[in-house]
Amino acid sequence: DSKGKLETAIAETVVKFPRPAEVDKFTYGTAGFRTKGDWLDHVMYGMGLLAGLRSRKVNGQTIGVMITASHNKAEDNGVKLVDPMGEMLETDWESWATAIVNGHSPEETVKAYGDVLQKYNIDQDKPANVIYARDTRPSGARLVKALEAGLKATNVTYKDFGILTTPQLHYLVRATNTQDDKNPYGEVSEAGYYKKLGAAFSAAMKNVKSNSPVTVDCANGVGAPKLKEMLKYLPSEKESGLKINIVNDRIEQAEVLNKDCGADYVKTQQKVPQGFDGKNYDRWCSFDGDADRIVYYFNDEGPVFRLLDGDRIATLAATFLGELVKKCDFEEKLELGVVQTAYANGASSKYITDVLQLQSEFTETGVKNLHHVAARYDIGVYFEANGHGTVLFSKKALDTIWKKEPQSPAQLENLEALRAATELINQTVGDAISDFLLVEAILAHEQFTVREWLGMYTDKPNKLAKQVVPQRDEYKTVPKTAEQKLQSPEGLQDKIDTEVAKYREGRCFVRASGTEDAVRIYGEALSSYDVDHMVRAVADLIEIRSGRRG
Ligand code: G16
Repeated sequence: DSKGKLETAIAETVVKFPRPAEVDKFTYGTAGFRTKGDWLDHVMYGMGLLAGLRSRKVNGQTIGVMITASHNKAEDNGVKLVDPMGEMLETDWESWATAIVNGHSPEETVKAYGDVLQKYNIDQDKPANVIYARDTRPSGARLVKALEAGLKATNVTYKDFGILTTPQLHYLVRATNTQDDKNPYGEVSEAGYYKKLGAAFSAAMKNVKSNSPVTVDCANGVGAPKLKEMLKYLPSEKESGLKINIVNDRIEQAEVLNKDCGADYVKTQQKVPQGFDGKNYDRWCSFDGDADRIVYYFNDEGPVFRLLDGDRIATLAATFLGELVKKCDFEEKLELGVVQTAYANGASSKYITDVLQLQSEFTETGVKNLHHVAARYDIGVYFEANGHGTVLFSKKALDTIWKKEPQSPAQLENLEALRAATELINQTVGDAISDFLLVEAILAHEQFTVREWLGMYTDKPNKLAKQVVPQRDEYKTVPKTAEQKLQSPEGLQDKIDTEVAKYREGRCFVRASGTEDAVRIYGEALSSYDVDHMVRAVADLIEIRSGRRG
């Protein structure tokens, strides 16, 4: 019978991708599974199975699989699933992902597959469609084979989109699933992505000129070739005034991916990347390894390094969109909100509520968490401090913006800028290329230099540190505290509180990373001296606990 055939097909193929002895348990973390590329074949095979199940569950709509380890080092890799509208996999399914890749025998894998079929009442004979892509990591090509084996074993129709940025794959998933709608998201091709963004950027820049140039550090990752391709679809330097330089584009040298460069390096080290040759006040930005994050920065007199991170992009975008909403008379109709995580600098949150007078909310780390909260607003700006984020427009917002009859030529200009923004901003997930073009357009509209952008408010001195611990899953946070309080290890939070109370305006929290084998420590206080001291003291508490000292 067909059930028996399916079970045999899974059992016979999964053995070709055995579980690595080195891994006790695979966990679907902040951004899917992520670990050494060499250990992921079994996981990839399982994700092929799950992607097919997910597609069948949502009536054959196309599901995406992205193979990437984003900001991690070159030898790592990872995988995450993309739901039909380009959003991250529904949280409920993460436990199924974990179940399907943790079987210790072919029978256990077959059973996990059957459990999902049963739980969601899925008809295995219905069609399933999956598309996938990978970043530039060397292990990607091999891992694709494992993924395909899982797809083939369960009769899934699939298409390989080769090497793409993560947000490009999210775009393609949504474009595929909306191609027959009244308002398709875009053409179903990589070129369709560039065309959409290129046209939107030209529209956004129609009445303004950039302050040139800008240099983009592509982390020696997939963002480099894709941004180069994007340039072909942008208005010329003469038209827009914008000259874009690209550095750190050595994708053929695997080992330099994210090495001393890229958004994560710049944000966590608070340093310019390798290859930086900017003069004071030159505008630079960095993408991460799969081009879903972006941070800006420049050198001030001194030189003093100045970071314009995700918080700065969120406040810039919220200011700009808020002004346009007012100028187009949408203030009464459209609610604008900003969503951040506890890593947001306190000064940015204060600016959002006190100066912009906007709603501000906090969620747990991971764009998957911010996205859903932002979607409750008509215009929902969400950014993690690390530069991962976007802006969402509700259906009501889009209808209002596109149907409005302008009352004056000036209002028409503002309306056109707002319409362009809705097309320019990737609605599926944070996207470094799209966010880059958005920031460039806003800076041109506001006639802001990097100094003026920085001058919007003053950051509180802060530090983000990382501490390797023997078992990071011991570190659990209290629900609904935006991860700012530990419930375990027992007693540690009290010790942290006692330490933090010693510093003026001190705030410090510890949580386990969901992408790296470490815990993160974030702190801010009134002076950088205090921050350094406080973060070091908290790191010491963790080290003492871990039994390495004391
Ligand atoms: C991923 C997630 C981000 C998250 C980051 C760090 O980024 O997509 O939302 O902020 O990991 O997460 P954690 O602190 O749990 O390690 P990326 O760019 O690596 O995909």
